Amino acid sequence: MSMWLVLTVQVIWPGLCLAMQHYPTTWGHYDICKSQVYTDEGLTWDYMACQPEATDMTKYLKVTLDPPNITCGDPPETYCALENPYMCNNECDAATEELAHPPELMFDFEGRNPTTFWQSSSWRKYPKPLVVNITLSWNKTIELTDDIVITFESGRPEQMVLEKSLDYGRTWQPYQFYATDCLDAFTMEPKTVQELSQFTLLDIICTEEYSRGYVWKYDKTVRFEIKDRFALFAGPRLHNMASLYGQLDTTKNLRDFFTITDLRIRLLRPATGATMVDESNLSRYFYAISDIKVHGRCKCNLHANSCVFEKEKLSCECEHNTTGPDCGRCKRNYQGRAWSAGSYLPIPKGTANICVPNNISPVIRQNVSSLGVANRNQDCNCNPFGSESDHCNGTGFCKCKAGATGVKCHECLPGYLWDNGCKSRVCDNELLRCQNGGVCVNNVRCQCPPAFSGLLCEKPRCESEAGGCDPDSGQTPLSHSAFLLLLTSACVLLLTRL
Ligand SMILES: [Ca+2]
Repeated sequence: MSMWLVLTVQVIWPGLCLAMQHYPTTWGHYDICKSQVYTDEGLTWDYMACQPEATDMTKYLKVTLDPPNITCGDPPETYCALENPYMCNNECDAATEELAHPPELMFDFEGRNPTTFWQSSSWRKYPKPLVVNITLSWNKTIELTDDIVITFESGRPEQMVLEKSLDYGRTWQPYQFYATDCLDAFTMEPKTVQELSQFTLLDIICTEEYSRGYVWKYDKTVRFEIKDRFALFAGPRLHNMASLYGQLDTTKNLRDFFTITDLRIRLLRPATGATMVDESNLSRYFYAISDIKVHGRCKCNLHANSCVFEKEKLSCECEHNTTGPDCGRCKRNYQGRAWSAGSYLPIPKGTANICVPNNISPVIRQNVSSLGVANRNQDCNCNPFGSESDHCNGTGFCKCKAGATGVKCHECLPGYLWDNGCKSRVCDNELLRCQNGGVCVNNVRCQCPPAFSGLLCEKPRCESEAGGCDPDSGQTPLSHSAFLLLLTSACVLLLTRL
């Protein structure tokens, strides 16, 4: 038996080594991303989607204003407090650092007192609208993961639109309209995010939630509610993210909704705090923003774990032989099965569609031809156990059975074990642990202590009720009274020795 095994290994080994030359040894590790985490059960693997961590994205943006000279202070001017039109001693002077309010102050570290803020020049040209576009560009596709929060130092605008672009600013779509009176400003019925449902999540609404109360100091923020929208799928405390990810996986529109390359804040009418604009005191009216929060992550199509900022540019560190700013295509000389993004879901669905070298099939084909075996069906050498058939498809790929992976379906996804094909693992020392002291044997069975049975030794052999032994156990039931007798004898024995 052992001789046969040695012989078999000797026969297989050269072939295996030859095969390994074609594939990176870490092939299997590319299929998914995982990290070790501590839980109540000890050290386990946590499988996750292949994506960079979410972070503060304002560190990586470029801001542009339109009109470009709309920032206050050139020439210097004084402006009045909105809540007190007779207090007009605030100065803005672009040439003096302490009195300047450049756009960068919307993204600096906040927490200082007084706050730092960008400010526009005042509404001197009234009744011509005071319109300012603030464009935030990443030059990279990013996915939003938290609410966009804009904190105003002035009153919040009476009319404003938040817009997004997915094509680096060529086209724009509204994200949300904001007004003190939605019907008047945009002929839209006012709505709140709470009125949205799973079916209307992609609706663009006008909200009056963030335009009132210009003097109340806590009413300074304007929000675009990402988390409330996530909650429509993931539950109020976002406890069921799998449900959200499931939706994101299957619904491109939903994915795209949270994806942007640019944001544009269109300030259309400043806070006036009154029904009539006071034409004699237009220095009261301006925009000022102290902080903008944008939280998100690089979009890498689930083919990268990290995203780097180099030479003023974000780019995904693509894995799976993919390339491009968003890992959106295969590297040169590689090809994927019909290209698709990876998956947010955990295994087995969370398997990214890896790209494989183009030249594998031709190399093998030449060898086969030189041997005079021109059977096209065998060109791909699909593993007969791991693949659905030994024929490969039109693009030279094998169709793998559940659990199998690799170009020839010759390897197993995590959670599967090679045994004439990929069989679901019974046990391992990571996620599938034998219970009640059972020992995992070769990942295919748990060797259970006498009192337990079941695939993972999870079942007590004898239940407490009379005659309740597991009929499969084939063991004589150990009755309650017999057990007591045994225990008593043990105690007697122990006492005698003492
Ligand atoms: Ca600031």
